[in-house]
Amino acid sequence: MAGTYRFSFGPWNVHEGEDPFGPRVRETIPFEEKVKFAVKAGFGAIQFHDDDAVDVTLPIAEQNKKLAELKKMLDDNGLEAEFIAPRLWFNPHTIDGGWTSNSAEDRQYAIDRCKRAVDIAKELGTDRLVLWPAREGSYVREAKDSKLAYDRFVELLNILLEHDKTIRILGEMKPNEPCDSTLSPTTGHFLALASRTIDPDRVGILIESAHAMLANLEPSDEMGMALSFGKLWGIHLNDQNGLKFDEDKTFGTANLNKAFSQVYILDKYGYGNNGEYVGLDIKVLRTQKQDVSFAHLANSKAIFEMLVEKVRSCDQKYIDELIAARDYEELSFYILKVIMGKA
Ligand code: GLO
Ligand code: MG
Repeated sequence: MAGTYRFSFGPWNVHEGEDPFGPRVRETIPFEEKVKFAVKAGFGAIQFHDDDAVDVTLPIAEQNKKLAELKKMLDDNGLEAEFIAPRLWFNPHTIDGGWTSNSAEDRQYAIDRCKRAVDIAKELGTDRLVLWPAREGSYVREAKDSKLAYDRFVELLNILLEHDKTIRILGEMKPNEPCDSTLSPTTGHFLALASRTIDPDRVGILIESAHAMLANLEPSDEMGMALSFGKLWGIHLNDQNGLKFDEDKTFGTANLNKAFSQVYILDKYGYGNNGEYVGLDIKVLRTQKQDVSFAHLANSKAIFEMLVEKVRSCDQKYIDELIAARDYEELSFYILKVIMGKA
């Protein structure tokens, strides 16, 4: 069954270009401009961190008023909020991690912030909470008890599942950066944790292409695993040139064949037919000038759409014959010919 594709991106995908080695190189683009681009370029949703949606330091009543205004603005533009993700890695309370921090007070801060992120999601009309365990790890193994940290991970999931009976939690796993080795580095780890929760049916997966590649895994196989569990509820498409820092490159620009494989499995299993979004998580190249700081999103969407066409143009009967004959050499040649428009 072919997929139905609606696209999303996060406001942080259009940024000012600072990196650990240099300052910002572009002006801040207001959120309203990002919304205008989303509409013009045919996106269906915006992804939000909690503090992208609202100033989380305001009193709750004031936050809710602002969230209602934001929801109206999205509605007026025909956009949805795809998910809320608590941005736990910026606050002084989370220097040593959030729910796995060694400090009870800091763990409580993280738990409260995650609970509030669930409420923000509901205010914006989405039942998806994305958890990226950025600092849930350590640089010094003896500094954090990994057995206890995994127990605390399950505890957090249970607290959130208990907090709201309709929220769905999407784990976005990444093996490293900012930690040298993050706890629960892969989809498989997170699914194992999900199975220990009070409601595994509400715990699912968001797969980011670059995160899989950083774990030296094949993104399309990671998607296949999540699909097999009926838990592929979100994706972050992007690309990655080998095992280095998380590059978040434009989809398909480093590994076109891997990008094709991702689209192939998504389309084969009707991704998107249950309302899942094709989410992008892509950084603007630092070298881009101000007036072309949206191109990476428009280009990634276009590349995805071109690959859908390529996937659907495949002679599936011929592919099945090659599989039956176990002629995978010819299969690989055929796929490359399809990609190059020579099949
Ligand atoms: C970083 C992650 C990050 C998340 C975002 C939503 O490597 O990919 O961008 O996707 O914070 O959870
Ligand atoms: Mg991501």
